[in-house]
Parts: sequence; structure tokens; C-alpha cells
Amino acid sequence: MGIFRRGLSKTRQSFFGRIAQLLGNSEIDDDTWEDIETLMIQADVGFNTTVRVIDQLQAQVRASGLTKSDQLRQAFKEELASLLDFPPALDISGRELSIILVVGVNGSGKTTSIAKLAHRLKNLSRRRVMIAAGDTFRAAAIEQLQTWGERVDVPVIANRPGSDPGAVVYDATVAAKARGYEILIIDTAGRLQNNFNLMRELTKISEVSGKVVPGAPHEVLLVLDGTTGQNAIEQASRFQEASGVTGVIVTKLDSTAKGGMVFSIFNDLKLPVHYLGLGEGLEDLVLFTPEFFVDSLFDDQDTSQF
Ligand SMILES: Nc1nc2c(ncn2[C@@H]2O[C@H](COP(=O)(O)OP(=O)(O)O)[C@@H](O)[C@H]2O)c(=O)[nH]1
Ligand SMILES: [Mg+2]
Repeated sequence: MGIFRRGLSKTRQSFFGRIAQLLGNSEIDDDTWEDIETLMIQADVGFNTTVRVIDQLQAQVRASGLTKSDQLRQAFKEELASLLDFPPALDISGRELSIILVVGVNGSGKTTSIAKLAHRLKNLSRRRVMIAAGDTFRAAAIEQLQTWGERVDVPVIANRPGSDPGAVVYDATVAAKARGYEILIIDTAGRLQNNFNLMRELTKISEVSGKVVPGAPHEVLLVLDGTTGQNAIEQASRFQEASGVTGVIVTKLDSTAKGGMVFSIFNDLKLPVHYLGLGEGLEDLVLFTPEFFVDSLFDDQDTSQF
């Protein structure tokens, strides 16, 4: 699992690694708390979550009489880990056809993440996967998805650029059912969170899939660009309203020091993070594991048994 540690190295080196160093052998004083708070905010943990963690830690210090800041280190890691629930497995088993709708703003990494996810589900989970090109706005978007489909060796159902995304989703759902596919992943256009019509269209896509397969979509995965940190958190609530988001994929954590945003997805949005994007290649989508995430943010050395 070297990719986990490597992919999170920017966040680790800039912030959490410095917090770890800071919690050396000195006495805990006001400066200690201020430094921790500053570094957490810089790592995009978010204000609410930062304050919550610091309050809890201060209460622990008062209760246990810790005086040395290196004793704080373990308590700090545990406090952060406690913010992260173990995400439930994706709800994509136990029925003939499961449908995953993928939403998020333009450029967040939806199409790339869909290719990586299809690759994982096909090769690791041995599932029969199909993809629907529901982003019909630009010809390039359809072609990009088709190219990934060829590389992953998964069929992509597409229509002409400019055509109704609802119709593509309908066709794809019917095709997946008829041809015995187990998982259909639907790509969508980058819905701007303040654009009412686009949000309504997303609701419609959701309804169309539900007409063919009762209960669909079974998962609505919101793709958030890790490099935008707290801004991505603000976008998320709009998508939650329009499409009933069930979980999150955080992308591009390899190219940012804002990995702290993952804590506020759990704590502020109350959503599970299922996968992290740690690069542009097909293998660069890792399953989110709370303990491993926290370890990778703090420690250069791999001390886990993964
Ligand atoms: N470094 C890095 N780049 C990524 C990751 N995920 C996506 N990208 C890049 O982000 C850009 C936009 O991705 P795309 O999937 O087209 O976004 P979409 O508009 O939401 O479909 C592309 O250049 C991707 O290669 C990631 O985890 N790490
Ligand atoms: Mg796209």
C-alpha cells in the first residue's frame, strides 16, 4: 500500500508531518494549541472540525494531566481517526443490476474516477460492468469516456453530442439489463451547483434509471476535487439536495496539501468517503481506510501491517 503513503505525501509533509514534529518533547502551552490549530486550518480540515478536535484534546489533557506534547501525539491521532467512520461497502450487491450515478462539478475528476472504478470492479471484484455516457454536452467528453472504456475493456453506451442525457441513461439501463451486466456506472456533465436547470436534469437522470430498475440509482457518488479543499465542501450540499448523494470520492490528493478536507467530509457533510484518487492512472484509486489514512498523514515509515 505504498501508493497510499506516496499519494498523501504533500499533505503529510506540509502539515500533519509538521504537527507530528511539533508534538516533540516540549511542554504543552498556549502556543502548542495555537500551532496545531493553524496547521489544521492550513491543511483544510475546516474550522468546525478543527475546533471540535482541539476542544476534545484539551479536555483530555485536563482530565489526564498530560504535560508533555509528545504524549499528545497519540491522543491527536486517535481523535482524528474517531472522526472517520468506517465507510460501508458500496451498495452494489445482491441484485441483478446495480446502478451508480456519478456527479460533481466540471473538472473534479468524474470521468477519470469512473474509469478507475470500472477497472477495480471488473478486475478486483470480477463484476460485469457497463458505463453510460450521460455527459452529452461536449463531443470530447463522450470520446474521453469511450477511450477509457476501450482501455478498461468495458462497454460504453453513448449517443450524439447534445442529445438528451435522460435518453442515454434509459438506453444504457435497458441494455445493461438485457445483456446481463451487474453494474452500470453513469457519467454526468459538470453540474454547476448554482444552476437550477442542470440540477433538475440530474434529478431527471436519477428518475429515469429508477423507472427501469426499481430503487435505482443505488449509489450516488459525489466526486470532489481535493485541491479545492473547503470550497468543495461548500459545493457538496447543493448536490446532496439535487441527487441524494450517498458517498464521496476525493480526487487529486496526490497534488495537494489539503488532504485535511477528508475529515470535514465525514464531520460536516456526514458522508462516507469511499475512494481516494491519488494519481491519473487506472490503478490510482484506493479504497478509503480510516486508520490507514491517518497513519499515512502522520508517518513517513510504514508501520501498519497492510
Ligand atoms: N493528479 C491527479 N489528477 C487527476 C485525478 N483524478 C482526475 N485527475 C485529472 O483531472 C482532470 C479532470 O478529470 P476528468 O475526469 O476529466 O474530470 P470531469 O470533468 O469531472 O469528468 C484530468 O486531467 C484528470 O487526469 C487524481 O486523482 N490525481
Ligand atoms: Mg467528464
